[in-house]
Amino acid sequence: MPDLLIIGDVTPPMLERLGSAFTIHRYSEISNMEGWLKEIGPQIGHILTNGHDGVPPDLMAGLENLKMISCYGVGYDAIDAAEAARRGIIVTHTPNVLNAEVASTAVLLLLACYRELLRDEAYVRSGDWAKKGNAALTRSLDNQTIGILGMGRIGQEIARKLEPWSPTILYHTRSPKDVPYQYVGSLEEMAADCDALICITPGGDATRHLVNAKVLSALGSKGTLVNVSRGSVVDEAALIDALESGSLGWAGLDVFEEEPEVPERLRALPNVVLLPHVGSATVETRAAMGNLSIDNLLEHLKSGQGLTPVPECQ
Ligand code: NAP
Ligand code: 8YV
Repeated sequence: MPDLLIIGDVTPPMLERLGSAFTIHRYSEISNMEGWLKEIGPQIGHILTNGHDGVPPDLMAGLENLKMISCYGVGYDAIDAAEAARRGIIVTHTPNVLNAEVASTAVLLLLACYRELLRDEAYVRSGDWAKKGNAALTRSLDNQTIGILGMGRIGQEIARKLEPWSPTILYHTRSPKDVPYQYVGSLEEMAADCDALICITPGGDATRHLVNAKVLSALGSKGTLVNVSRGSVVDEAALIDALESGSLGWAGLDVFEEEPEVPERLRALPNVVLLPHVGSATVETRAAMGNLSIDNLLEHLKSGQGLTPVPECQ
């Protein structure tokens, strides 16, 4: 059977399916990389990884017979796809099958911020409700102006999922899309015009710190930031300053600059809702993502092609 290197976590059903087609090697079990690259490296034609772990550049450079990198996730900023394409290595990912789940996570974070879910839940648990009376009022999500940074597969699903709250939707991307929402060419202008800003672009150099101190200040003291894209898209130091000073109202975050490390100052704030990068992390959606990432590997064994290659490899 052909040899597959698995980087990062996979589910037991994925492992079972992979085990019937490949001889499996686990990156986490390699103790001597130099020796492993000499002894096993030349056999490795396929890698299964994820959007967080990616493929370390040294490892990719050391695998001379690598043919395919299948990413168990849609974001592939941790994989050097341009270098892969240059070497004729196909990189695939899992677009579309997670749109609805990630969009639900964005709506969950937005609602949790607006309705102070964590504060009020703690109010009941602590016994303060009985001791201190009714909880303070919160804000309504109805009829808000929501700006979406990134209007691709997931951004469009977020806009659709927000419809029951009757929002006015604005969006910012590099080029306008064929969608029934208002395009704004400047992110700072959009932030000034909206009540909440939701980030759902890819990560990587092109989007690093797009949401900077100026954008956060434009969003303002009554504004809410939701980030379900990549931590690198938001200047986290500026975000913490803004949330601490009150120049930004609230933030709901699924992603962070140095995951899984989350700064103590951010964790101490009362006006944030923090999730451990679980935008797509349900049994159902991870099964669909897992199956697509494996289907890509099996297709490559059969035809030498991938089913859902990233744009650089199309
Ligand atoms: P997609 O369909 O490729 O959409 C990306 C959107 O971002 C496009 O509308 C694109 O428009 C825009 N964009 C790209 N670069 C930009 C820039 N520099 N400035 C402004 N807009 C820019 O991707 P998708 O499937 O929706 O996924 C988006 C990202 O979500 C993934 O890459 C991943 O990082 C993240 N994600 C996170 C989770 C999670 O668990 N939290 C789960 C899944 C995905 P233009 O090209 O016109 O600019
Ligand atoms: C996954 C993601 O958590 O698809 C993505 O881009 O960020 C998430 O769905 C990640 O890929 C790890 O599997």
